[in-house]
Amino acid sequence: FHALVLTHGRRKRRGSMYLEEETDNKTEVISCIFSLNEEVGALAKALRLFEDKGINLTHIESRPSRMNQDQFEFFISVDSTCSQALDEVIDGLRTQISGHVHELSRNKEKDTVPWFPNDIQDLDRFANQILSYGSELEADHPGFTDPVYRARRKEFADIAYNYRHGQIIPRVEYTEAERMTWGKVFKELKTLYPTHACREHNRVFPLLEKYCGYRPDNIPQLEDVSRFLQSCTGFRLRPVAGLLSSRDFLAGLAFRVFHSTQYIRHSSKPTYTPEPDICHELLGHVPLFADSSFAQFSQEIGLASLGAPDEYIEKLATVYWFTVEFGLCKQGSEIKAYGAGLLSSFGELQYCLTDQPKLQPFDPDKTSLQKYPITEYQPVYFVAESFEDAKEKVRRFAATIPRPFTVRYNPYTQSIEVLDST
Ligand code: HBI
Ligand code: FE
Repeated sequence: FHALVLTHGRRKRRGSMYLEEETDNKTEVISCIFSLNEEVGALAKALRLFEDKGINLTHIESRPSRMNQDQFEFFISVDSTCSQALDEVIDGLRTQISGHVHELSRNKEKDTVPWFPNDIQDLDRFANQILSYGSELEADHPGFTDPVYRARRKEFADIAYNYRHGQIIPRVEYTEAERMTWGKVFKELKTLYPTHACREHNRVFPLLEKYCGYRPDNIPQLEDVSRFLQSCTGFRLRPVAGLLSSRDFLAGLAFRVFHSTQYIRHSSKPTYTPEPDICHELLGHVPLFADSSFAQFSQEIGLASLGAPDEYIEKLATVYWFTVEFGLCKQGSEIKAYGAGLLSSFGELQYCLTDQPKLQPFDPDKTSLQKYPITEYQPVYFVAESFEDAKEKVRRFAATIPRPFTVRYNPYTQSIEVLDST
């Protein structure tokens, strides 16, 4: 709730006595403000009510009321375990000191609404809250023992770390070895796209070859690709220094911003990467973000995530996994791949359309609860009827997320409009 107050920049207030309840996951305190007339003993009377109910104040301070010169406001905090007893005290303040207390309002929203970006520039705040810096490799990473690769990863991480919204994404001169790796991945995958990728991917791919330098011997620049996407659907890329939390990553989508890595996988294993790399972003994700229905669908997941409770972020991240990363969709009488994890993996792109995996219809209520492995081919895929249908389903799912407000994106101001529904 406290975060919501901040984002709205106003407080609820009714009458001369008002009360705010502010709960915090970590500190578990409830704070309230009440006002009393300037009269000898008024505070002592009020405090006796707390004493009678055995409530221990953890904080109290006073200030002259700005609304009424004859009144003082008292700000108190109590442990949230006192919540019920506090209800009774508030009753007492109302009935027994009614001469001094005109009205009391109490906010019953007990849950904290997590902070979320309101404006596209707010995404700059994610830059320094990455879960792991892109140059810190795990011991089993193919580049772990390669000092040249690690130094290179730091260069990429620094570009992203220093990037701010609106800047041109710095161009990178990729090395011969890096271009070789890209070339292998590019050529191999391109042979599968005509038969395995969805029609939207196949429609956009030639445009990327024509306008963005998609070639076996050239790694396209994020800036060029970002401009292309902006002209298609308004989606843009933003370099990212490492993994973001699901909450932050999904929030970007609400603004049609996709956080993209810029480094490439280690050359010793061209067909394997334990994390997203530029092959995955440019070959898997980018073509679909140029499609207007898919762009809307992705933004819908992002909007659903804003201010959602943690357990719903988890569910939305799972929906994201089974759609944007590993989604299949119906196309005429056939099933094709549109998930970026599939479109950037030669092995899994073939596997997903065999009869080995189990296929289920995409349904956010069920899909959001499905467990999945991250280091092997998926045993289960979800099949969407179409991006339009998937978008509608996510929208309906979003409406079931407990949030005391609804959101919509204003593309003219590139900001989130919060519609209070309390
Ligand atoms: N962070 N940089 C980055 N790239 C991703 O693809 C990514 C992420 N954080 C979370 C995430 N993907 C997903 O697994 C979901 O949790 C949204
Ligand atoms: Fe991805």
